[in-house]
Amino acid sequence: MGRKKIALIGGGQIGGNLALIAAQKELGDVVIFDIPQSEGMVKGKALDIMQLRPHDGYDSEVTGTSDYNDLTGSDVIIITAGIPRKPGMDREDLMSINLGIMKDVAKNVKKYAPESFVIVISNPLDAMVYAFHKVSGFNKNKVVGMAGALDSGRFRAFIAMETGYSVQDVSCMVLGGHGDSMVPITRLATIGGVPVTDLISAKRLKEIEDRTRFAGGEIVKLFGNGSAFYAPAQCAIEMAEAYLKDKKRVIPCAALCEGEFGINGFFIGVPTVIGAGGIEKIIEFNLTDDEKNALNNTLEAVKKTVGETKL
Ligand code: TXD
Repeated sequence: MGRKKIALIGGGQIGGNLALIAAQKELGDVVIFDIPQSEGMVKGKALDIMQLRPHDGYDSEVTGTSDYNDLTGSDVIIITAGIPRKPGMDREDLMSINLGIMKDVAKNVKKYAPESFVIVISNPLDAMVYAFHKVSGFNKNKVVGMAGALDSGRFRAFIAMETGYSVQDVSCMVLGGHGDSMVPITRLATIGGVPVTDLISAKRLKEIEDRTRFAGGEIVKLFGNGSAFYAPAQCAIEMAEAYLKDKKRVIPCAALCEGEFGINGFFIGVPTVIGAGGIEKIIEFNLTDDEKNALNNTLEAVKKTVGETKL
């Protein structure tokens, strides 16, 4: 019964942080995979994290590679592979490049780590997780997209910043696609069990919802080059940990709906239970008419990006 193995496909900004957090939490040994041109970078990051070990005391081994053989036996795979949008490139160009990458990754994950639990992070998220599932043929419980955890976490962070109360006691849920049409379920947000709607004015809540919707863009604008990486990495680790430790965590994730919330055949952000069985369940609950409309609206956006994959 050796250690668990976590493979990261893509060792860029998020990948590097995933490696560090997974090692520090001793979730298992970590392999960072990237393309041959970036092999030096991931080997370097791995070595740097190995040299942090004496100070932190973890025993996880971290290695870098560009050889898919090294994925063999992975328990969890976290995919951030892709390229960011460059000047002069439209969304469709980006989609076709990242789709090509995702198809290649899916074939190799299926070949070398067919038993793994796969967490997709690459953008456009709703289409990339769909493509991974289609090409790999993995069971739906073993494939999930990370977005809802981050979007809900951002909502929690902003509510804590607004009130000054501990973020630990703030509970929020954001459903739907990972884009501007996401659906914060503000009605159910609480601080220590007290509804936020009793604590924050409707006008301020609306502003906080909007900030949540555009939170990724706010960071992209500040960076000028690149997107958020600390929080996205932590969110995916939370999901991986729930799987590895059979925690039955309830986390909003992009999961394949087959009738839940009236949605069929698409990966979209819904409350899921993550345990040793992967995505063990999608938890349905009653939505108001406004929430239903908002979910339909985000579903249309997801269908549009997924349609572009032609899969
Ligand atoms: O909530 C969410 N899902 C997200 C998604 C939140 C933030 C960022 N999100 C997306 O994650 C972002 O739009 C990107 O598509 C991914 C990864 O973001 P990151 O900031 O880590 O991007 P980098 O630093 O560009 O890293 C991508 C790495 C880079 O090292 C490439 O060399 C590598 O991917 N890459 C590949 N790895 C393996 N295999 C192939 N084919 C490949 N092609 C590129």
